[in-house]
Amino acid sequence: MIISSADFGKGFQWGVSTAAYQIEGAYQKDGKGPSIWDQFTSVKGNIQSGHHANNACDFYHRFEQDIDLMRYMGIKNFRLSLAWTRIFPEGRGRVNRKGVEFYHRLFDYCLEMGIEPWVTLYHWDLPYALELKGGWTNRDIIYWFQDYIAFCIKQFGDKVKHWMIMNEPMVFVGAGYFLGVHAPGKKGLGNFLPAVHHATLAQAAGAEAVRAIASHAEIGTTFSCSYIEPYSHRMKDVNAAIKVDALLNRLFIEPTLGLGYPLKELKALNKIEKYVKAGDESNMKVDFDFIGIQNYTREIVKFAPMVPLIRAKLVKARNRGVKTTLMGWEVFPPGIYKMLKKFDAYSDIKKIIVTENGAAFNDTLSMNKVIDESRVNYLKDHIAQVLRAKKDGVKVEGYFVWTFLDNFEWAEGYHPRFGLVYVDFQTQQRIVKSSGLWYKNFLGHNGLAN
Ligand code: GCO
Repeated sequence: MIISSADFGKGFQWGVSTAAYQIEGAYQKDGKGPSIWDQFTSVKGNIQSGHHANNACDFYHRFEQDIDLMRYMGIKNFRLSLAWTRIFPEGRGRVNRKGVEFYHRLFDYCLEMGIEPWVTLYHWDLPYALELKGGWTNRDIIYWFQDYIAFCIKQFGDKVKHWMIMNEPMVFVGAGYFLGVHAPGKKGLGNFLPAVHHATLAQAAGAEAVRAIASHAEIGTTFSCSYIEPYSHRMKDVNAAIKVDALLNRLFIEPTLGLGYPLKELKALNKIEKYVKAGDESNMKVDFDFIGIQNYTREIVKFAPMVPLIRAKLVKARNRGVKTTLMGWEVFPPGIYKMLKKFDAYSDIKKIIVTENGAAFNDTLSMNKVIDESRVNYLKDHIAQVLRAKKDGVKVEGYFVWTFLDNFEWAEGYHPRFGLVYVDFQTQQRIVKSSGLWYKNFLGHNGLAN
């Protein structure tokens, strides 16, 4: 089936997604303070091949050329994040004017080029100064976060209409405060549970701050999600899948809808109650204008008696003989359809935007070209499933490719390339891949005329 962007209708928002730490570089430029990722990447053994994002794609100095390229590709919506420590080097208190000016220049240039900025307020780069006070495990973060957000909205609220409070709380809390594989490298339930609860409260407090200052703003937040299926029809596997689904797909969305944490399915998290104070339940609820979902794959779950707390494990795609990306994630396009249906079934979600979907493959540069047919097929097949959901009546109103440029992929460093545009990290040369040309063609006039 050949589909075009026009099949989605005029109002559908097409774009690309990025994150500050993954592209900006200039990690100490113009008064920027250190974030937990600057710190984490400086410790040997934390990141594959010792990579870091001190320079990354040097977007800080090259944003004009990159936005020109976006315009050339017909991309109308650009999701990016603010680096908290460019604005407040110590996380709170002293403002760094040069950092603020950078984002003003960036937004001005986007608007001049007819590109709408969609801004994530928190894409994981917590100020290191705040981590020294406990980071997400310290309840005071609710107020630090709210103050940071209020400042940003007062500064940029006239230029930015679409705000996302957080990027994937489950991932930064799970990988950063339970598994210790992402910054700040903390482990265990004693860190995880308070971080879950404070992130949930901060997300709501942040949304409230945006609403109070910019009543016209469109406010959302973004959640990671994977379609979960049991390994077999045995009850043990089915129950294991229910638990993993609650953990990966429901833990953060449900409290924002007023449904509380899914503790019935996640008894292991019962101790979270220790961190819950009177009145918190209602303060977790948020009236979001849209929910961003970020989907890449499907997970198959098996009962595993030896795994503490959850007694379940993911069966690696590589052991299942299915097609995978370079991240080892199964390529399973119907998964995005299933997740759109699942989120749409919550009665209080007004609108869904796919704020990330994409894939890393083994891209190679040959004669100044990158022929990435696997990525073209991945995008085509997933976009077709988004259209299928839309035709079923799902309230999905936008789709953003992860990502524009090859960039720093967290613990995996620069090895997985997710971009529509290839980056030579030695010279900072950009080369639009076949997938980028395909997206340009797919957007066609719809891209700029929307
Ligand atoms: C995330 C982030 C992105 C990643 C992307 C690919 O979802 O982890 O939003 O920063 O780079 O998802 O893993």
